[in-house]
Amino acid sequence: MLIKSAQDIPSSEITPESVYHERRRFMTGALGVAAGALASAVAPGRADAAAGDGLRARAPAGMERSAPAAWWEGKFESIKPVEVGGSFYTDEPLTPYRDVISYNNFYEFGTEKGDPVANSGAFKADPWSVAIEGEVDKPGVYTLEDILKPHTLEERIYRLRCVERWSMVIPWIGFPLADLIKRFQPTSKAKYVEFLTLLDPESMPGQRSRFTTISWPYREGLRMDEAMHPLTLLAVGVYGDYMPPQNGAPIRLIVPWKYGFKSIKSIVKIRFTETEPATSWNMLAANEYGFYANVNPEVHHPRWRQDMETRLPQTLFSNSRIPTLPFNGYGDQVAGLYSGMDLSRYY
Ligand SMILES: Nc1nc2c(c(=O)[nH]1)N[C@H]1C(S)=C(S)[C@@H](COP(=O)(O)O)O[C@H]1N2
Ligand SMILES: [Mo]
Repeated sequence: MLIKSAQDIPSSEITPESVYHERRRFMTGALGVAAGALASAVAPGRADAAAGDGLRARAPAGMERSAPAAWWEGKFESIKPVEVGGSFYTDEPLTPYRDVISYNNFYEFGTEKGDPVANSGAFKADPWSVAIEGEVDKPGVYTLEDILKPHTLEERIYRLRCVERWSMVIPWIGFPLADLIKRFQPTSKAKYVEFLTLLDPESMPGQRSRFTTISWPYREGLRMDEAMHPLTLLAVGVYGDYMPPQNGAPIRLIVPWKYGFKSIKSIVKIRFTETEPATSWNMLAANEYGFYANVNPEVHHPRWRQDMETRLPQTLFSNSRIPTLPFNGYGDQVAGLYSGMDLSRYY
């Protein structure tokens, strides 16, 4: 099948996102219909996917994988489409696929936005395992296949807001972190969940850089009630296809009401703890990055005001500067988690 690069596709061939949303309203329970609508309409960056070809996004030329990832094979047929108008949906225009997979923060591969896609060629997401540790009844090291087996994958369309003041709208594929946590049965002492990224300087050049500021591996954490919240997702795919290395293959966290740095990529360890875990950006600059990191237009980072953001991609014609909303627009769903807390102190 011919795969065109994004630049080769005349704009007349790219279905506008409004049409995408219109089509989704006609989705029935039949997955084939949903998949067809997605395949034909979602992603500027791949105009070749025929109806019935499944949810798979097509990477622009030069970015395609050489062989499918074994852990992903057969998954996309059963992905549950997002409910239009539901809590896991927004009708804001999607950020085009090529921007989602080529403008990244993933310091393990370098600090520039283009570094992760350029420098992740040696990274292997297959085979993969995740260690479950700490205050939990069923600790162990589980293969990714075992981690995924009992879960139904679903699509969610979330805003992603980086503390650097840019944001995107991204269709992720994943399953609720809460469902995984319930399987491994945390003890009554488990008050927090800690996450660690892979440590592998061989395949992650940022980890062998002399100029690195982060002490590897990258680590993040959530309070247990945040981890159990229905919005909190473990994602294994994006735009109907498997997660590319630069976006955190094979499995990453998505916490849409928090700044992007909480959404840790390429997770190899999940540990249940009694006390608040140390987190990478907080270790580096505690006055700039807190443990909570809820998106908050009233609490400013020392170098970046947080009341506005730039919705990517920025074009000559788009008015892409928009106000930032409390909890990134998810306040109705999550503000209750923080009632009584001074969020300028617990930033
Ligand atoms: N392991 C790891 N996870 C990470 C990062 C990182 O450097 N390393 N960057 C974070 C930041 S700052 C953001 S904004 C998001 C970006 O996710 P995306 O590249 O998929 O858009 O990933 C987060 N997860
Ligand atoms: Mo970020």
